Amino acid sequence: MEMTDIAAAPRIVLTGFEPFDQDRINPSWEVARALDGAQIAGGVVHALQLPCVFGAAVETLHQGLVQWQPSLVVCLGLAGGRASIMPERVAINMDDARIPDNAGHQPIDVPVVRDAPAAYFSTLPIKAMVRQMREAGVPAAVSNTAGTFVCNHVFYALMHRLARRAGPGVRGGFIHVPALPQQAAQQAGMPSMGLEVQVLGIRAALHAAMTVQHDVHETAGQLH
Ligand code: PCA
Repeated sequence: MEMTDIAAAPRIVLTGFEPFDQDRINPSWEVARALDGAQIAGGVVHALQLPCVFGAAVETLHQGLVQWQPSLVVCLGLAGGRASIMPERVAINMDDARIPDNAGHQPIDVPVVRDAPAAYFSTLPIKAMVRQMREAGVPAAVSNTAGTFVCNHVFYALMHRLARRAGPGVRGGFIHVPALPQQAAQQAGMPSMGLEVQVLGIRAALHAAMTVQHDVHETAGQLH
């Protein structure tokens, strides 16, 4: 068996958020933690937890990128109410918080980065990721909005950084995951997905991001 030289292997930074909005768990971190150290398509996953705080989340992410110098950066977040794992297509330059973050801040209608572009597209192969997740038996669809809370904030800051500083080889983007069954059990009617299925899906998505150079062109949206 051929052994991967771990030290020389490309690094994948996979972030998840701490719990927020009075929740005790955040599936995005549980998934990232479960995949920490995993080898996927020759890359090694480094999990990093981000605070659910405007500004501080970006600082923590930037420290991780400096430390690990990854070739792939995928940030995860919870989107309660969604039934599928959803790679996000676009990050917008807008903070507009519906609720305060974990530090009590609630920015309204302010840019993530002043005098910067209105939006960035993900540089992940989002449709190939959806295809490979579906082939693995995991509900998945492309999303066209990451919202305007801390998830979009981190996503925008990541894409702004990659567009300006990193070499053209570094790919990055954001994926929203559904609530866990134990979270949905508190709110009648909320869709959910078990942790093992989420981990299977994100593993497939990372595999696609590591192996697919040019995205496929096919419909990959929600059924409704
Ligand atoms: N979801 C929130 C922030 C942290 C998280 O996991 C969001 O969608 O913005």
